[in-house]
Amino acid sequence: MYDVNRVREDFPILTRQIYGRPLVYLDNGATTQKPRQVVEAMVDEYYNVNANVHRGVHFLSQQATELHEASRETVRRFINARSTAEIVFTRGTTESINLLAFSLGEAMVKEGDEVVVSAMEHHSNIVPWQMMCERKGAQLRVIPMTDEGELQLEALEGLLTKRTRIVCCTQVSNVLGTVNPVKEVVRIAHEKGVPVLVDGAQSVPHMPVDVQDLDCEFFAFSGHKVYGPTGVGVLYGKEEWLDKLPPYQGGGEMIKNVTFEKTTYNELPYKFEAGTPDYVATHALAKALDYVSGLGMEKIETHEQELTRYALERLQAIEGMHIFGAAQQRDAVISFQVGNIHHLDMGTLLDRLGIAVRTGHHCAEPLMRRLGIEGTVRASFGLYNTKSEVDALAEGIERVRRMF
Ligand code: 7TS
Repeated sequence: MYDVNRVREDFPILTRQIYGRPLVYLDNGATTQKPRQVVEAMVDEYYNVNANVHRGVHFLSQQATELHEASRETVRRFINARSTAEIVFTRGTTESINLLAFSLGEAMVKEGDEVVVSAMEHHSNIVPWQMMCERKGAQLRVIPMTDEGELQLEALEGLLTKRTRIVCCTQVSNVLGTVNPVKEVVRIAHEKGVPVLVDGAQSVPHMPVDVQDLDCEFFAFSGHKVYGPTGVGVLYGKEEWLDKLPPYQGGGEMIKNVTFEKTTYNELPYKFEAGTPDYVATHALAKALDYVSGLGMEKIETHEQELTRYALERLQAIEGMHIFGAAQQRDAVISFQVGNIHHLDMGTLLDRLGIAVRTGHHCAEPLMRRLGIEGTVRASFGLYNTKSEVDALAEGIERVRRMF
């Protein structure tokens, strides 16, 4: 069985009091808290191992390199990539997508070409593509969604043309909680020979992910949203696709030979990893993935699904409650508004009760426009949240509602 109270003991921050009340942390979509196992791995590496990777003959450098490369193998196993050559370490989802947009743009996008994104993307899966389109004279096309917050896949088929260079789609919406049928998106895109990037920032922390099963060409996620450290993330790419792309940044690590006349590039994945990587963070990310694997991704998913069902029930019972998104498949994110109480007021007053939620447009302004709103209050759950925390949220919202 999943013992959430036992799990909570691994997260020291959860015992904090905020304004004299126990912290109720419901902003996991923005970032997750870190278990001891992750923080201690970082402290231990800085105290006992620290040395730059891939360049020393000395003992510490070799040990740091072994930890760093073992972490790549942990990531490979976690998302079931074929090879560690397909695992590129980046600073996070945002950098992963910028890397891909730049390199793919350089290699294969010409004037008049098209890039398809969905209506519910985070800015980091819109703006890098827009920037590339501007540079190349290409066009952005958008997969529409229903009022329930589900992608209209029939429309996707019509959007794909001979000029489509890539389809970019989030697996889970950070606003609506919609779990998109990305496997189906990939199948439809592949019928026209178009590669797919899946943004896994909001899926990797909540469900088992298998990139070979999804069959997507590219997959991006962030360490800090899956109980790992900040400043590290991953771009997965099928080897034959990464091979075709030029480097994103130049510098150390990414070269084979350099002369003033010509530089040849390193093999995968190092071709995309210029400069000293955050090798302490990669090691800690592996510890975080070991941690969630140890608990079991299926068990985490079941726990969070149950919590989300319970939260939907409790929140829907509140007078004036409007919940955005009603997808059949949904994840541990609930965006809402109560009557005409401004989301910022709701967030601020909940904070006074020790409840951390997010307010605003959640870096998805086009989605806000589609919904005809400026922002929402968002509660997003993690593996350590409990039903009594959901009760605290529901009672808190009720209290704020009565105040207005
Ligand atoms: N993609 C999705 C779907 C996201 O939710 C986020 C961050 C990103 C990409 C960017 O991740 P980063 O680690 O590179 O910043 N989403 C949120 C959020 O919902 N609240 O704060 C950050």
